[in-house]
Amino acid sequence: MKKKVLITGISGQDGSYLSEYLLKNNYEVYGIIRRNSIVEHQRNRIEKLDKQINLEYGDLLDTSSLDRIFKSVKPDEIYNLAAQSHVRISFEIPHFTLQTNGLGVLNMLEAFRAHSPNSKFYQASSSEMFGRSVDNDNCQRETTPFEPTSPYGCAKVLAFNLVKHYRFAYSLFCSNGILFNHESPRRGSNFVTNKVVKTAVQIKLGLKDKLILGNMDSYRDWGHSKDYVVAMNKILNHNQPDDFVISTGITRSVRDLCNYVFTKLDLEMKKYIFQDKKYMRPEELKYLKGDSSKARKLLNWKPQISFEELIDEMIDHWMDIFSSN
Ligand code: G4F
Repeated sequence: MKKKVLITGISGQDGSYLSEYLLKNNYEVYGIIRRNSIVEHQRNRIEKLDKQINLEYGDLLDTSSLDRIFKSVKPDEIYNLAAQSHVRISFEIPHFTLQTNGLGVLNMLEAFRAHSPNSKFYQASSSEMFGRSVDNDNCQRETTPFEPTSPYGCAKVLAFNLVKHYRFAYSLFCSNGILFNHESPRRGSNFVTNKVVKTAVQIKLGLKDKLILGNMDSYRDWGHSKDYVVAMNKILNHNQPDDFVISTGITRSVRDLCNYVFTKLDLEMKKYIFQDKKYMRPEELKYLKGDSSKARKLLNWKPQISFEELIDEMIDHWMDIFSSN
């Protein structure tokens, strides 16, 4: 019999890659989507999977919908990827972010405990939880203390602790993947990688004349979402519930990212890039570099796609779109 999987946030970047990966590995895929007035916008990443996946309307904050879905699907594996995922926007909508990313996870755990306690539960935890905290060797790992610097990070710490608490209090199989930044052509264009690549391609093609950014001196450890969904599945198929850092171990600044993209497109960066306070954060997470040795050793996972291959794929994606218009 096929294993059944329930994915929240199925229409997002990670949800879409994870669905493709699990379908290839013979899972039956169920996903929760929220009602949206523009259906096309919500489903474009999973459009081509339409006939192979089962979608249910629900919301992390609507416990009746979670009860109904858990009872009817009876999943073997649950991936909780749904979230208000934009860090800067979390400063503007802190209540909503706390509710969805904190309370929403509690609602999921309660539905899991009540209706499906023998399944396995994955929580999309984040490197944003580390905030100001870095170990002496300039890395963050599973043992690094959390010192979040945003409402988003605070909510993710709450969710992380709830998952651990449910594991110990009720002996449930629930695990945290502490994922560092992961990108792809499917990334929303208000995250920095896709914003830089998309706008630079538009500049190259004469469709735009500037790129306006916030802080260019923060460092991030960027991997490919396709590699990171494999880690999610490995985390749930490990012999015991646990918490794992998933990262490349290489860090670059936003300025380095811009430099790579503009050089690749043969554009002089300083002519086109401007900064605006509007994209700065009240407190910035300045530096991320993940040590994923635990996952590499225990899960036999490592990233396959380099930073250069990732960004080149994103450049080709936007070139195809804008050159054919
Ligand atoms: O691409 P970002 O918005 O990603 P951020 O804030 O690191 O969050 C992402 O990664 C987290 C994992 O650590 C996830 F949990 C989270 O859900 C999300 O996926 O910003 C990256 C960096 C920041 O330092 C930001 O200040 O880029 C800087 N930046 C500079 N100019 C900008 C911009 N970020 C955005 N989004 N837009 C700008 O114009």
